[in-house]
Amino acid sequence: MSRTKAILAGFLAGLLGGIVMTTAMLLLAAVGVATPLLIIGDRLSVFISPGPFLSLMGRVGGYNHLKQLGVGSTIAGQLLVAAIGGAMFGLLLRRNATRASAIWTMSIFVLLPVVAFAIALWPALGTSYVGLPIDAARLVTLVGFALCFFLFERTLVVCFQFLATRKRGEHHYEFSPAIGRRAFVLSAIGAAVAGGGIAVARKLYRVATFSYDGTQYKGRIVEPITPNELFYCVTKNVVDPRLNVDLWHLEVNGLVQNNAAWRFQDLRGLPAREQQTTLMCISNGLDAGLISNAIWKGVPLRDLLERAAPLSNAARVRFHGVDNYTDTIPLEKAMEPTTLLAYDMNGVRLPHRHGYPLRAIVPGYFGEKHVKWLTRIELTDAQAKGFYETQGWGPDFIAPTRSRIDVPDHESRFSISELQQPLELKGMAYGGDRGISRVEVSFDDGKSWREADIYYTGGDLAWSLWKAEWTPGAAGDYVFVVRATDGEDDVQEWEEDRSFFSGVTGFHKILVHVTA
Ligand SMILES: Nc1nc2c(c(=O)[nH]1)N[C@H]1C(S)=C(S)[C@@H](COP(=O)(O)O)O[C@H]1N2
Ligand SMILES: [Mo]
Repeated sequence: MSRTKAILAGFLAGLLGGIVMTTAMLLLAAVGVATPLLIIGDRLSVFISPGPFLSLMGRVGGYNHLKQLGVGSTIAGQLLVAAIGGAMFGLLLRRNATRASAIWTMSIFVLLPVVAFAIALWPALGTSYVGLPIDAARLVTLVGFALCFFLFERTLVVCFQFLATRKRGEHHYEFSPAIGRRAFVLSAIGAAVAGGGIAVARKLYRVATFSYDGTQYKGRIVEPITPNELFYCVTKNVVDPRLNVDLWHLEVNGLVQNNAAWRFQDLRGLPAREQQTTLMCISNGLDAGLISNAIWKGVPLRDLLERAAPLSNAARVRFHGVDNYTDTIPLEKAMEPTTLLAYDMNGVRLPHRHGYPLRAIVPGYFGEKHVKWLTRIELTDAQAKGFYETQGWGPDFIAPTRSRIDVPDHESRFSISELQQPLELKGMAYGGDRGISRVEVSFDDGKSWREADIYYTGGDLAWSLWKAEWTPGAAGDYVFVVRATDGEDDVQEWEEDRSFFSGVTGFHKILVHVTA
């Protein structure tokens, strides 16, 4: 067989192997098993610090596009490597296609990649989108890898032999159209498998997080309690977990005297606590809506920790989600009675996208710490870091006092002659877990302040809603500003020393045009 033909046959066989393998990965993803397609991004993203990460996100057009680009390039890269691997295989076996022993090809194309991927992706292997405990999930992921690479190896070897083996008595097949016909048959099969893969990919795309990741809650629609369907949403995942609660349990381990594993029913049997708590994402801009308020019901984390009996060197608690998301909080914060493991949200079971069956609620800390789809609580020493903290977010994760004008809109226009009554202003004020004692508004860009009316307060852990009225005296452009004072009498301010990666501080301002 000529060099070129061997390379081409190998390339085609490798590409087919890649298509079969990728389709298998998509099928595994559809049943909730972690595959390189989805976890390579998780593994890599912790190495990109937030500055470059945000600029990359900006350049590709947002988090969702970045995720799509990530999965797309993983698939493309995988197919390319498979095809190139196939071409090299073809070149090596040019003289005798039947020479490849199964031990040899299995070692190169199954064992080696499984070991390489296991090492490279080790921290992310314990991911399970159906909620298997971490150790079981790691095993299932590895079996899935082995299965995918095995399918690659078998397809490559069988297809290459099919292309390269001459039939008995056929001495000059290179000059016959036989190899062309066989290549055609294989290509047709490959296209059919790829079609199946694309169909599965489409199905996954429909349930993917692209449609709701980044949902904001702001403006005229803001009510004291955010309805579950409107609650802001942030997730690192391309496809979020949908847990099967029968497979799931909650582990408590690490630096404790008594390890434990809790079933959902047992947790629900413990004394519960219900409280209103506002969550805000660390990346929430001054005018943005990555903030919402809900009534959460669950078990105080303290009750579980007391039974586990933390060792004296335990300093932090690390939460693990089934999606391999982690974050940590100080042990003292974990022991506060308002730090919850919540299973209900606004009177109903936690929705899947907000962490069913169990999530952490850590009042006053940024949304990052409120780990969803919780499966393990690990007591650690003081050094432990979470997903975003490893990336370089922080170091401060305690929410500063913030406020926002929801009504009227920025750049609104009013004419004095048409105004029947004073202009109404509305908005929210959030003081972490310190509550809100006062809200003031300014109509002259902060030169003078006027007290606003707090018409709703959800307690120290939740936001307050405020309103004010204003009658314009003359035509002109006005800059409205709002500022809040928290329950400890600290006035909201721009904190010059606070790193952008610890959340922005400052004031929400809007511009209003008034005409005669
Ligand atoms: N398991 C897990 N928990 C998670 C995340 C995640 O991607 N995975 N995202 C975090 C971030 S960045 C925020 S702001 C909040 C958002 O919670 P919500 O979507 O319920 O509003 O969840 C946090 N908990
Ligand atoms: Mo977030």
